[in-house]
Amino acid sequence: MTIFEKRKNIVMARYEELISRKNEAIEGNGVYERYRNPVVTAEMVPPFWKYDFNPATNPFFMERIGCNATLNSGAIKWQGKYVLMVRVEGADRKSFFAIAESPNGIDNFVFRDHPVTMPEDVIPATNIYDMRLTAHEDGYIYGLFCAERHDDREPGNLSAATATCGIARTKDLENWERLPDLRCNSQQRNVVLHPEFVQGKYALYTRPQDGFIDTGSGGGIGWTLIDDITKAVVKEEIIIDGRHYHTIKEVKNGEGPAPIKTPKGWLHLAHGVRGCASGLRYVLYLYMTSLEEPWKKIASPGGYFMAPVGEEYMGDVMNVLFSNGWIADEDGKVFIYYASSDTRMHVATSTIDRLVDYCLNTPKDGLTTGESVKTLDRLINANLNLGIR
Ligand code: M1P
Repeated sequence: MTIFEKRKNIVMARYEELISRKNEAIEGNGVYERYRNPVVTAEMVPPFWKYDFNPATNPFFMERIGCNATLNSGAIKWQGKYVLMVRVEGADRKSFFAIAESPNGIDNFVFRDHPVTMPEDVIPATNIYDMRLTAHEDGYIYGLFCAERHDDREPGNLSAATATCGIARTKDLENWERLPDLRCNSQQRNVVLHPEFVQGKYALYTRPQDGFIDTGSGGGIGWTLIDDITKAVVKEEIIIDGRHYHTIKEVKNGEGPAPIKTPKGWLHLAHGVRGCASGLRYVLYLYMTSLEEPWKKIASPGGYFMAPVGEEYMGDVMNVLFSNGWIADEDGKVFIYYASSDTRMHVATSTIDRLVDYCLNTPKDGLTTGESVKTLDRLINANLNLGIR
């Protein structure tokens, strides 16, 4: 057997093993279940995206185009399948979007043959990533994502960049119409389209930031109404979920996927960031807003909902959980897709009832140690009164 044949067989066998292996839930804390295996990894990108399969031009069956990571994925249920709009990052550091689909949402994710060809705005972006998918009541599926360009106002600084919100829409998840990027006075990442019209307008969750990385003095999850999504401009922006000293969102936060409508309010998933000696720590948290006034917070459980565990700590950017995709099935089951350490995709499952119960019954962050101990004592006393110890 030639080197080509031998290596091709090994590569194909590994790929087949990964896309066909079964996943299993791990008993958790009652709020959600994690799963044993990641759902999409760089190893699950099709070998025909990486290798030249012609023995005449690739006799050693060497990888020609490397894939570094599969991370922050938008999600949607489409034609009975669980669809992830995966951020695939090549070895060249460029991210692009590619769809991977699964019949059950927890395993057997397989990429479509081609990545997404996203039309450019007037000034092409250097990098695009972190798409939030929203099935809007206007009949389109919108994809909002970060479009990154070099900041030419600082020609001598190769790391100076700008983040704007790219906007595209589709009716079939294949053909995308690119709309102009969101116009705004600040930089923007983590912009998400609300699924319904509010006061007859499109509504966006935003994250105003002074710089490319730092949110600066402001930050927080913002809210704005947009007159025309085909020429979107932020006019007025309010902060609906701010940052706070010594909490999980002291440094910054950002909306995750589009919120899910529940009988008790809009259910939101977001990420919060704090600093520590090893860098920034990204965790996931939940909150709820009013059905009638989605910009008004009605529940804000204290602390994080999910934080990295085990191998999730490890990767390109350590100590990070990030989510921009979830799917709520008609029976109330919720599939939460999250990336760990900017490297791989995972799933956790729960139900709308459990997530709403979590939001409405988890104590708020009292913001001081004294309040945290009082909150703990209330639970202990209630249990002691039941004779539990
Ligand atoms: O590296 C962690 C995350 O950092 C950024 O998120 P945010 O703007 O909230 O800080 C993004 O680059 C995101 O893609 C990345 O996962």
